[in-house]
Amino acid sequence: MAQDPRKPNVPDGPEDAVSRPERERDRGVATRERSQVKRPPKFKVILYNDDYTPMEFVVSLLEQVFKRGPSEATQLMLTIHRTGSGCAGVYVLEVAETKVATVHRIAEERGYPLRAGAEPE
Ligand code: TYC
Repeated sequence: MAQDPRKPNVPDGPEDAVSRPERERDRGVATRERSQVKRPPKFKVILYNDDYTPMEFVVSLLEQVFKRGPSEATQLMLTIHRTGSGCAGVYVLEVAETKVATVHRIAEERGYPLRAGAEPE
């Protein structure tokens, strides 16, 4: 039978005493074992300062959406207020995008112009 070019050239019959992952490690063949431990890329969710969103609203948003404690949320809000922006949390892309959408939805519901964005870590 012809060798499938997509598969590593490793015998897998019952005559093989060693498990497949161990054999493939020895031969330097990429295995699922390796790809499973690779971390997915992460994204920072950035909150931006503005002149209208109340400080207490930003603090409660940092507590509810980003699971920050009360004093941490207050410190972070003040950092954003003073510097113009700050990182509310770091997540995989899908979660980061959902957090950004949640910030915009909650702020818009209250009529505040608060903006957020996701950027690679
Ligand atoms: N600058 C706002 C104020 O003085 C407070 C604020 C902080 C707004 C952080 C947005 O991301 C923000 N009311």
